[in-house]
Amino acid sequence: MIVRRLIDLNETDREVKAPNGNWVSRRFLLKGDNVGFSMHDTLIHAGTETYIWYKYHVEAVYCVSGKGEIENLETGEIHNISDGTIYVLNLHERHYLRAYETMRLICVFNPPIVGNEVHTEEGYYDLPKE
Ligand code: 9YT
Repeated sequence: MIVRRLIDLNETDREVKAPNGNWVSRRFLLKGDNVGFSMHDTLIHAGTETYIWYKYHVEAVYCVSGKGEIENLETGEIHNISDGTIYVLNLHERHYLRAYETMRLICVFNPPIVGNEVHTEEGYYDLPKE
């Protein structure tokens, strides 16, 4: 059994800040934990817009606080996000994520994030080189 608390992740290598300052991701579970997915508690800072395209990963995102929107660039649709909303990038959709208020998002990735990935300029994480 794995038991972790958010407070234990602060200022460790499991707390990762976006290079552009738009978000901070606290990684509860990573590939090395061997559970088949990674799970992050992510804050998207108020007033930011982030372009994302996870071409190698499926991500499920559950909002537990804050307000924002996601623009699906494959379809042009815009969906409001608030406490109780889940969106799932099951088709690897390119999108903009905008936060009107700081959003707290619980994010699950398959395959799991290793932990040392950096969002490329194209907005995705590379797969680990095995
Ligand atoms: C919602 C989203 O994908 N935000 C970017 C950060 C990512 N969730 C992460 O690495 O935790």
